[in-house]
Amino acid sequence: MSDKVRVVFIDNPPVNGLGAAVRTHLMKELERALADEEVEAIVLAGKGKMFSAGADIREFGKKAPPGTPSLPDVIDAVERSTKPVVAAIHGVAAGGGLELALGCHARIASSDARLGLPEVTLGIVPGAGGTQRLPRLIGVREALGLITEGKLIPAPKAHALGILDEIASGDLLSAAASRASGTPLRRTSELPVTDDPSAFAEAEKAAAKSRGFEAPLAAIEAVKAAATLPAEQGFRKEREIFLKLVASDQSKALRRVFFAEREAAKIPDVPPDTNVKEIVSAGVIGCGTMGGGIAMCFANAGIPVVVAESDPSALERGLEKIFGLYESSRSKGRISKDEFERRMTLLSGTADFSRLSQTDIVVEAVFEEMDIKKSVFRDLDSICKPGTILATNTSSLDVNEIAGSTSRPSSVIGTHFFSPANVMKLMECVRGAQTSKETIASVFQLAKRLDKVAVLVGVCDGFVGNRMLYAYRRQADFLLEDGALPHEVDQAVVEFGLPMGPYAMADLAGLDIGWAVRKRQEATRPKPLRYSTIPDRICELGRFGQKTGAGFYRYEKGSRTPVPDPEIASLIEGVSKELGIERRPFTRDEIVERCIYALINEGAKILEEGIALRASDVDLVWIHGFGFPRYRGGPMFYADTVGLKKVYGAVARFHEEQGEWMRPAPLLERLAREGGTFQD
Ligand code: 3H9
Repeated sequence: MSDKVRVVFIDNPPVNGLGAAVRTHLMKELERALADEEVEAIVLAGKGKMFSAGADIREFGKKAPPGTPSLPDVIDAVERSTKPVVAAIHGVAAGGGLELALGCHARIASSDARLGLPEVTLGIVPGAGGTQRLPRLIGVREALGLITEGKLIPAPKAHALGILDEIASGDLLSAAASRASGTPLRRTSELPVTDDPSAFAEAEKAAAKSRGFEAPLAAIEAVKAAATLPAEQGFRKEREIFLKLVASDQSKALRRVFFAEREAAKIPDVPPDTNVKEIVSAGVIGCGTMGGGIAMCFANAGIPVVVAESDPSALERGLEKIFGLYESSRSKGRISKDEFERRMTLLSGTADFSRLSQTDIVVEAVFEEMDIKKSVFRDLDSICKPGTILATNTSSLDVNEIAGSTSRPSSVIGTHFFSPANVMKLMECVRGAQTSKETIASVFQLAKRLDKVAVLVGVCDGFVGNRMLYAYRRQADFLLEDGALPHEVDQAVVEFGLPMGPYAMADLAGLDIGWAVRKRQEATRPKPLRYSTIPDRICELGRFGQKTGAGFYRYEKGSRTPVPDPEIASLIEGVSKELGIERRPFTRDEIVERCIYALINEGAKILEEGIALRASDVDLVWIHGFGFPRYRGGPMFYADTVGLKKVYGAVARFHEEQGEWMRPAPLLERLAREGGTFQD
């Protein structure tokens, strides 16, 4: 490479975060290059895996050492440079990383690079000129899409949009260097920008759907400043919004979730060098909704999968459903025709279980009944080669008992997917007493390939997700008896940020499954504890939810929209009367407190019992399994933001009013007394 081009590297593994030391280094190197008469142009590139993942998120909220330039200062200096600066992007340019590139006079990337401004996913807006420069480069409409969604896009798309000037065909640095000599000093912040009111209106409409999540609306405001104010004022406005959001609870919550997602895979007694079984083929038992969805997860990840189902008509129906889902993705352009064909080829069905003999993992997804599961595992034990991981998708049953029906309990683990399995990100990995470290490490690695968030949990009824759901639903049912109606409970919870209330969710899932479980458990139910008969009585009317056109709500023919039903209101009022309860109205906040604090209290018990490793793991289960608003950080983080003293006070009051179910978890009580948090 010519001496006339100076390559300045960002070198801060693992992701080249633009922390204080990097910013100081970049500023110094830029000044040196500008002062060096031999140097005619500069290339900015990243060492290691990528260009840069942006600002060092760990530094947010901390003071930089005195004299450290801010990221906007560095980018301004780059843009004002009197010698051309070209960004050479490989791997990822995200957030501040892309903003730095936008300050350069040209951008060139390798074809497999990914670029984007994911700041909204951290509850902030791009704060180093991204909201001001990007619309000047690619127009308001496209910029709004990228900034409000926060997704990374592939380099060819970024090239087509005009973010990149070139895709390097050969060596990236050489290509960047040849482009740098003589490239004009095109300063992005000086480019004109045209207002686009209809694009703003559409973006605002889309962002309004995010139920209380502030960052996308704030990002739109920042882009509007770019489109309507003189550049200097626009940049100032962006900075103001960024500083306000970076200090907000929502951003703190989202940053915590970002790190929690990475921490979940770190299991204290399963070190990173644990032997991992390579999974090149998979089997799924059962082709119902769950089995089919799980099979799709494997095919989506490029892993050949055989679905075994003894009932030929169920197999046919299940495979048709999978075909239909893929076909619909193809027709909507979400997957290409080639990808559609690839996935269909990877997936096959059989009634012959011996076809599972050589697979590396089998996931059982049959009916939730212990005897059936045990018999399936006995069969698998005799069919599968030694070393096959035998996984169960049970949502509540004792994994140790299931493992006990095999001669290889160390290879047995729970992999609890959430419905729809091909969509929901969570995989609760249930560790049995004898599950080996190799099995755990292998399933965690598999989860990454399947694009799932794996969380390790211990054995108990319902594990983390469903056990907390039971506590939450119980309180919702008691609220109905005490004076609320299903749509009021649902509305309060949705306004809080959950995608659905407990009753719309129950109607969607079907009420008959829970009813069957309750009937089975009736003999062993602790009778002195409060028990609501409302769900049973609704089932006795043959109302099983959406599939029968009626449940807690009624549904017009062909519609999935829940309509409050006077018949249910009078059923509920009748139950209150029978119980001698004087019904009273509940405010939105009261409903949220009863339901969400029940979740938190159960979560505290789960932590205390060691069923989850950390509070942030409990949060991930609720964010990725049930759609708990990410910007609230999950139930345990939310409790910390409310203050555990307040949460404990309310739970103790509910306990007095309602008895045993709401007995405060000792951990909650202790932390409230000591002024601690679940994060500690
Ligand atoms: C921003 O730029 C604000 C500006 O607009 C304004 C400023 C004024 N900081 O994900 P991985 C850690 S906001 C600190 O497993 P991958 C991560 O925790 C930023 N740490 O790798 C992990 O640590 P550990 C906007 C970070 O290859 C390790 O690096 N940018 C950061 O699967 C490896 O990470 C973003 O939102 C960071 N920025 O995925 C991008 N990024 O080993 C955030 C990562 O201790 N990053 N770490 O567990 C990502 O999305 C992914 O890391 C990326 C690579 C796709 C880049």
